[in-house]
Amino acid sequence: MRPLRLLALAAVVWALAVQAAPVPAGRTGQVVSVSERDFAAARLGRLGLDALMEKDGRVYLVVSADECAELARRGVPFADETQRLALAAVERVGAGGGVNGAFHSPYEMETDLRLLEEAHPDLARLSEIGRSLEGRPLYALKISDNATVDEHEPAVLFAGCHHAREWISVEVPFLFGKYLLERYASDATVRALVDASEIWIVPIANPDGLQYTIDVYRYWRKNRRANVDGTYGVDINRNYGYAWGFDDQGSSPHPGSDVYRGTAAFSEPETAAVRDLVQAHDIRAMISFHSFGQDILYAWGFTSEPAPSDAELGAIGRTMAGLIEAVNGTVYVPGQASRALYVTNGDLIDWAYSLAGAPSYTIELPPVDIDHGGFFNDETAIAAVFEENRPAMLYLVRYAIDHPLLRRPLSPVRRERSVLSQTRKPKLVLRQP
Ligand code: 0X9
Ligand code: CA
Ligand code: ZN
Repeated sequence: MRPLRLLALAAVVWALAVQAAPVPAGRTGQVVSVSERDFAAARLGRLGLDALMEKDGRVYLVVSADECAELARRGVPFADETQRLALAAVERVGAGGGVNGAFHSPYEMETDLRLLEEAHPDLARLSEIGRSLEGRPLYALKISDNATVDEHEPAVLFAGCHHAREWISVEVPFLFGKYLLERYASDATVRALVDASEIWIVPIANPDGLQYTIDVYRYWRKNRRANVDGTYGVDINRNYGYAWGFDDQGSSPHPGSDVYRGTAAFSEPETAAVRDLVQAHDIRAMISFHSFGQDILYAWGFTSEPAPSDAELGAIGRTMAGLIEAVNGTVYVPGQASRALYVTNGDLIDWAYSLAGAPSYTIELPPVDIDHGGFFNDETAIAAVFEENRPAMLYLVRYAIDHPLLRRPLSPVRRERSVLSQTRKPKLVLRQP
């Protein structure tokens, strides 16, 4: 038996063992579904649960043992979906061989980024923008003509892997960088874009979490912060500094939660590194890749109020959706994040948009839902997922070159601390400086 097959077999045995083991308190453990009606009736939206999706009248949640106990305490009937999903996942990963198959681990990514930089020294520059909690380098690949010189050109950021288990989100920004570099010499469209802009690729914003999904637990989402209560992890897509901690629905104050926001905005080195990168350059657009769901999401995420640039954000989102669908016929649905998916606060996109109105998007890559694989993309589909996103990514770079920023920075939004805010919806105060 080839060693890769052995590893795959080990993964199967491991996954089955995990199923049988009781879930330790406070640790993320299983996927359950509850009916939409019960979800609403029991006001579960207020608990800051890790909702994966809604499908056929049911809401799917990744829950810790504590959260599971809370569901039981509230008398909410739930179905355990863990077994079904885990078995599907094992079949998928095993088929390609190896623990992570064709997907990149942090170390594999470091190697491939170095190779790209070496092959294209004038066009690519790899920099370390910070270090993760566990000390892994956080890499950004800059792609531009005269890449080693700061020419103050309009910049676009493509980021992946804020969430550890969303492996496909690593591959799309990486493959885009590779595509630009390899096509520069022969493709006039690519050359024009690269010459006129700086394209920043941060394929793995959360390397510690990614490594953990490979070594220990495939459903891990957060980084690996050791929290004061003995739990681990901050959701780094709840740790950015706009409307951070606005309410407890869009993020959780509880460290064990899968959507824990951390002790302060930018408390995590991973988010601080992305912040510093964005602030150091003229970022005019960005996409933060996630999975899954096939959505194109834009501000605001923290409130259902529309953003001041709602019309422009929607128009760009619809254009990208059209470009994507034209490739393989895959439908990605554009929409305001809080309405199309659910409310979040402290995500990268709200913060990035709030700075100076840069059109900023979360793209939830395929599949569309759990029954089509959830976080477990077949490695043979990586290329197709990238290919369908490529025209939208090129379009956004062109847009950024051609358009100034939408508006001036918005003033901060604060969480309302009054007693009233617990019974009313938090009041939204948005002012222009
Ligand atoms: O929850 C998130 O951070 C993103 N979804 S995921 O399933 N990949 O975790 C969505 C962020 C977009 N913002 C809002 N939906 N408000
Ligand atoms: Ca340049
Ligand atoms: Zn995500």
